[in-house]
Amino acid sequence: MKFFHKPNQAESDRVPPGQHLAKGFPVLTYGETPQVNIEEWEFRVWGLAKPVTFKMSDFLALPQHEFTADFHCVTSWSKLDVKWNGIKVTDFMSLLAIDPKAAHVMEHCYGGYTTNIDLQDFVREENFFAVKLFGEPLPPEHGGPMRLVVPHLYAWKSAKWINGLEFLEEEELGFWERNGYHRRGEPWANERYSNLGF
Ligand SMILES: Nc1nc2c(c(=O)[nH]1)N[C@H]1C(S)=C(S)[C@@H](COP(=O)(O)O)O[C@H]1N2
Ligand SMILES: [Mo]
Repeated sequence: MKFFHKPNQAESDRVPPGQHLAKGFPVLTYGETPQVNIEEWEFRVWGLAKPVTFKMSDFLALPQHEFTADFHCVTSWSKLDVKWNGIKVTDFMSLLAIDPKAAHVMEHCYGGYTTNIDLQDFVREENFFAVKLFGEPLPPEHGGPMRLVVPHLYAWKSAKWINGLEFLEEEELGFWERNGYHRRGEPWANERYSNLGF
């Protein structure tokens, strides 16, 4: 079986160092896929922000966009031109009242996964909450009903089953970041492993 294919020149310019193109769209989950009941689904904001809880209808009431983004897993596979639909992080942020001291964000998920991101890396025009993948409702194994996608960082920052944002003044580390992975994870800089000296 072949799991990787060789990129052509145009594609290879888009494949970061140490990465290979995957066949299909692999699923990478630590643990089980959480069972999320859509009626009970909610999304919480807390920490250095006015606390507020959203329902899926609040996200769906925001402008819906199509996104095409490359996806880079730190385990070395990449997938180019993934097609998603969803809500821009910048549109969602316009609903929040953030304390000016906030500089970091912890992403929280159903199932307990966490990952940290700088506020500046989080609030970017190209980041989005995805509700569809290749035109279909986002499958549970890829993070449905809703996941975050942060195209400019390794995909472990793209939290599946995301259900909360905690705004922080000081950086805290998420699940993989506490386990030796890089605090930021920028693929073109090969930021795979921690430089914090554990
Ligand atoms: N909640 C949650 N989000 C997660 C993960 C996870 O285990 N749990 N894995 C991360 C990793 S390492 C990658 S590469 C991508 C994989 O997304 P995919 O399964 O849709 O390909 O999801 C990221 N988001
Ligand atoms: Mo990953």
